Amino acid sequence: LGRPHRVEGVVVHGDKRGRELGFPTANVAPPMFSAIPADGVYAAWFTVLGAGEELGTVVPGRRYQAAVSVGTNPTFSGRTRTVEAYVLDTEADLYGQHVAVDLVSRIRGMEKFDSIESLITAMNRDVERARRILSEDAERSVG
Ligand code: FMN
Repeated sequence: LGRPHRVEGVVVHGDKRGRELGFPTANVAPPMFSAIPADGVYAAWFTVLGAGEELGTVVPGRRYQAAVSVGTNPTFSGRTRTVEAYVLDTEADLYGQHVAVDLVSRIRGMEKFDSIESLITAMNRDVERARRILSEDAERSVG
């Protein structure tokens, strides 16, 4: 991706399925007509914008590792295209927050899985890859 592509928006309520899957996501609603990158799964930095108070374990202005899904959730025959961030190692209620998602690298395309177990296996793998990509990215930016 070269320089990370930033998606900014407000965190809205999704289908609430993520929690049951063990991967609760922050669904980011970008302003209409803003450019969204190709469907797929990405390693990204997630930041709550503004200088508000700490939300759970999340400090606004600080960046967190995330595995992000861009697409229609074909496994569940979804129709709306969403940008969903699974923010790693955090616990917070982020609804209504204005956030930025900086996509660092694309991990894979969106897939329609035959079972929920296969989706979960894929998401676990995505999280591992995202960790590796983002740790390397952090080292690179420190120089
Ligand atoms: N959904 C798919 O249908 N196919 C995928 O390949 C896929 N990959 C995902 C990868 C990651 C890292 C994450 C966080 C989500 C992915 N999803 C994928 C989206 C999940 O289906 C979605 O997060 C889940 O249905 C919860 O949706 P909700 O937040 O609207 O409740």
